Amino acid sequence: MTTPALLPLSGRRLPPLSLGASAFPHHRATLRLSEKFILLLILSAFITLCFGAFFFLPDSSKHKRFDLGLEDVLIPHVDTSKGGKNLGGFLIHGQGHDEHRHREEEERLRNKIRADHEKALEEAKEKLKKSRDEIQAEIQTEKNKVVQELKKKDSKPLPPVPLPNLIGISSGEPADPDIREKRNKVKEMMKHAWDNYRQYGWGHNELKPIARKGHSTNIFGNSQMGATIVDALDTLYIMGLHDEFREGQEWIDKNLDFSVNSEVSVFEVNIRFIGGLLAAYYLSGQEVFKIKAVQLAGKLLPAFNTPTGIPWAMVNLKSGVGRNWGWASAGSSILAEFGTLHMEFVHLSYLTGDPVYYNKVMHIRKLLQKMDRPNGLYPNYLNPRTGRWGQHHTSVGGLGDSFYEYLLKAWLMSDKTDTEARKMYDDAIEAIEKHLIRKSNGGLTFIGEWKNGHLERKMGHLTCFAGGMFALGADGSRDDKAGHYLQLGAEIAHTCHESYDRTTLKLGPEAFKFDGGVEAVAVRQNEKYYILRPEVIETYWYMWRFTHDPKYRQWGWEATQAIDKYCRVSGGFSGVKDVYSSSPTYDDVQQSFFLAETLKYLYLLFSNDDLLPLDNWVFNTEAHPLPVLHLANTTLSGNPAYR
Ligand code: DMJ
Repeated sequence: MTTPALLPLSGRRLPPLSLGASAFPHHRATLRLSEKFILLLILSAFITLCFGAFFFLPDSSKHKRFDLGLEDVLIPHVDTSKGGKNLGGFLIHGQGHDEHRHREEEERLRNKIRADHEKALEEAKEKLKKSRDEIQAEIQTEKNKVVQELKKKDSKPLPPVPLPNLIGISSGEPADPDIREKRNKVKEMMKHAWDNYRQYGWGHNELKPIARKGHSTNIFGNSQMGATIVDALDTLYIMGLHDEFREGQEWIDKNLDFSVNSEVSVFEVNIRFIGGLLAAYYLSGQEVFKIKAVQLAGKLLPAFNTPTGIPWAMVNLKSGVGRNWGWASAGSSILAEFGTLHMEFVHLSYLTGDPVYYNKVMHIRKLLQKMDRPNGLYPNYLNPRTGRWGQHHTSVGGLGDSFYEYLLKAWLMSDKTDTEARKMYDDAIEAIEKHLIRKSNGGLTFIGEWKNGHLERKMGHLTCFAGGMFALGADGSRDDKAGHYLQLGAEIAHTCHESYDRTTLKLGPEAFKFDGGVEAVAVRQNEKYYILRPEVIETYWYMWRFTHDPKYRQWGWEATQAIDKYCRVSGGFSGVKDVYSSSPTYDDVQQSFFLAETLKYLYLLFSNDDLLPLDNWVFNTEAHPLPVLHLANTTLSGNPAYR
């Protein structure tokens, strides 16, 4: 809730006063001091007028009175023989006796008005004697009451659903002391990132670790939604940082409010907030996370009100008005955004018993299935009004990436029963391999970008997640090409490691080329930054889980050391602007995904596989683990909550 601005009164700002909040529970319960005085004056004048009216106007009791809430009532006429008078079918009952009672009643009323008036004056005088702090404390109490009321209204009870089989919420402590030490180092880095955010950015979306204050970007709208808290929760839990987890839970319980006039990214809010809250719920069992996730999801639904059902990129959480990014081709929605909702939305339907979420994402899938795809590739842009593709750009990095990831993960999350999703994934990957994946002259496998019939030989840091995706999808692949896809994953991991190894800081650039003699190196100045991204480490972790080749732990340790050396500052961790410079400058942002993903994947890399086994958990694109749900449990007929 926002506090109305205090207008200057004679150059000073006076504290607001609380007035009758309980009488107007949905209105602001505060008024300025000057307004209060004016109100009191008007009230006194009005009451004096009422008194005058009583004494100087003709005695109304001499006229026939109809019900004023007093005891004499109009009784339907049945008998005139008892001294009553018939008035158009009604009888005025016991008139002489009643006139006396009327006068008594009026006297009682007058006394009551007098007493109320005096009481109100006394209360107002008392208020005026109070200090600014006392008045503010009272206002705060009133506000809290209103917030609590609203909260109660918002939190409808959810149907009880059986928790899925939650296996592997364990410590995963490695026996090898060297690996244990590395894991402890990662945990210490998490604590450094969290403690500084706690101290300097608490409640803000992200932290500026050098300026030591809160930070935000337009993806979170203009509200302080504590993105870092929500994104970090499950990492804290997995690492056993339980005090910190509880602090986060308390903040969420008391402060995370979605009734804000703020325009947010549907995709980012889904993967970071809904994904983060759902993972925190499944790991800890704390209902508050589930309730918040469902409240938030309800606020995203208006984004789907488009002619095609393809959601807008952004939605105003209060008004429900949606729109697309101004930079997107021809007013299009983005494939990686509207195509990265499935996992979270299926879980929402499962937990609420409400098919609305499931239906929204299945509608998107059906629509995509029907569309023609140039060369079998999905373009990054789709117009939500016309249902037509925008520019024919295809990418496994930014704008496309997690759409492919969620096709595979929809299948995995359904306990491999959602074969439709698996087929779409297999078809898409075949087209990608044919048109986008190449080997450089130096023998590095890379994934380029398709732009209007031409392959751009450039790969983004974001694209490096695909190594892990290929490995994850190897089992169950068409024509038993498991070995092939595991190998492809290993080749992408190698290329991305090269992109780190060929820099001065041993940290990877945002994008790197394979052109004109350049291999895995950024050429443009504005592509040389590293903003604490996770994708390369994510791929190391998946490759480690599937192969146990020690080189992946080694590469992960190199990255850990480089981050600690070059991105760590006393106020947290910062991105760097040029990974090829020996004296890099900082971008002064500690991204929330650093705590959600980068540090989580590093921690898992140095943990045993029994911590969150991949047969039972599927990580969303922001590294929030969600349990496997058999398809029958998530669709209308199968989920007991729907019956
Ligand atoms: C994360 O928010 C997610 O991984 C998303 O899918 C894309 N990239 C960022 C981190 O780089």
